[in-house]
Amino acid sequence: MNIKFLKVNKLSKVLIIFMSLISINLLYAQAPRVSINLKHGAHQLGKRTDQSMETWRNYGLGQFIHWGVYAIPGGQWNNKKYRGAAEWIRSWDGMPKDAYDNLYKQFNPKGFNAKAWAKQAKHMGAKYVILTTKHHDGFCLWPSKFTDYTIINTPYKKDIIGQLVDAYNEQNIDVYLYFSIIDWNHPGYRSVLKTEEDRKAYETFKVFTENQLTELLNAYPTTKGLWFDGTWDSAWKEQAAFADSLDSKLRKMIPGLVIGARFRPDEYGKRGFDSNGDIIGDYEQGWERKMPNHIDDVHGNDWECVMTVPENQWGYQSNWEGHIKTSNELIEMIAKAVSLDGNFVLNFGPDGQGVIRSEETQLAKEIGDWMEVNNEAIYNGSYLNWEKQDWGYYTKSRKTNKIYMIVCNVPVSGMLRVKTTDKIDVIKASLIQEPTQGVDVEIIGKNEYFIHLKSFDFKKPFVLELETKLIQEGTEIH
Ligand code: FHN
Repeated sequence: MNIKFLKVNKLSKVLIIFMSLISINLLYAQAPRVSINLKHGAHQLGKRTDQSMETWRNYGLGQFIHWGVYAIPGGQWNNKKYRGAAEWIRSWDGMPKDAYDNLYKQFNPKGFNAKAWAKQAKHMGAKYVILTTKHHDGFCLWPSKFTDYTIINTPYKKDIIGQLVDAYNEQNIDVYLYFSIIDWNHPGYRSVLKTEEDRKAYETFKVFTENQLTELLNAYPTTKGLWFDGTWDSAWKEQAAFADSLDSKLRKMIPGLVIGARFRPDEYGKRGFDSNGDIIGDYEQGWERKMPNHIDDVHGNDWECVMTVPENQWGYQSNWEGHIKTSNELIEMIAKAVSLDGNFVLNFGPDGQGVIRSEETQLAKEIGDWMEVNNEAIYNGSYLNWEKQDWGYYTKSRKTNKIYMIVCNVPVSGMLRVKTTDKIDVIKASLIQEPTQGVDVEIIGKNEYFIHLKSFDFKKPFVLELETKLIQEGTEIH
């Protein structure tokens, strides 16, 4: 045999093995992250893991309050209805700006009772509240010393935010402050910076914005986070450096402060997600009046859904029209949000007297009655990677690892299909609202079961807790 040939042959074999090892490695190695260098993009990749964010993640249910002078007209002016969202009525030609800008002189909400609001939220099961301190109109519900357009110059005179913070904290509900960057009242505010003069004016507005935000955190140091809005203007989108340094300043004032992805733009004017597609902030805020359908839709980020009761009305609209959500629909939305690793926040728009309308009070009660029984499936709840079924949503407790089925649609057969992942066996199911009522579990195949309901008489979503065990080697059903 030709020794030379043998050597070459051996060498080529080694080379082939070497090359295939490299290509296997390339196949499984994560593609290197192609990114542009951003100074003001995301400062952290992946979820925050600290205690404050963990608390946020486990809330499950929150309350949003939209309240301001827009509650006085309640979406109507001179017997005409503004078709947009009631809190935007100032932007409507049907209402003179001057009339709107003088509404604060009548703001005297005699029916306002911070403790009653907080109690109602507590019963509903809210773990956090987001309060509008200032909406786009610029009116401040706290006595800001940087503008005269505040609660202190109304006949009411008292600090509303202060009362609400105390009342909600007393109920152990965490407070988040909503703050609109858009401010139709400040002389330096611009939506677009066209001229040098605009830029100069906007500098005064930036100082004002920073002053107000630091003022808020100093005045209400139990604040857990800031909820920004009205950051879509091109003027604001040019402020990457300013917003970034303000963001750090605010975070230093309250360690653990939670700020979602609506605040600061990157240097290319991208908001929410930076130019590399990474989230700029602690959680995604794009789920406004809509929800994801699949875990892939949330891209591994923390997220929250904010929802109105009617269609698009946040502030008080005296004449609700169109579809008004029922408590069953809202409970289903809470379940869905938690099952996809998010929080659900329900909006309330109190009227000009500070009274929460009866429809909202009723919903809060019905949701609360349900939460009283079933909250273990919501608080600390997280995504479970079992095949989605049409009857509703799975949640898994981050604290206890317990698995829940939140059933919103009962099939006519009365049988609920469950398909676990490999090696997990369902051994028992019990109804949270009536744990003594047995629910039969039938094995129908490998990792597949039918839960047989004894009663079909469910008027509300209900929750089953599943007991599972790891399948021992050799005992699998095939
Ligand atoms: O324009 C506002 C609207 O009035 C309301 O405050 C909602 C709440 O998420 N945010 C804005 C629209 O995105």
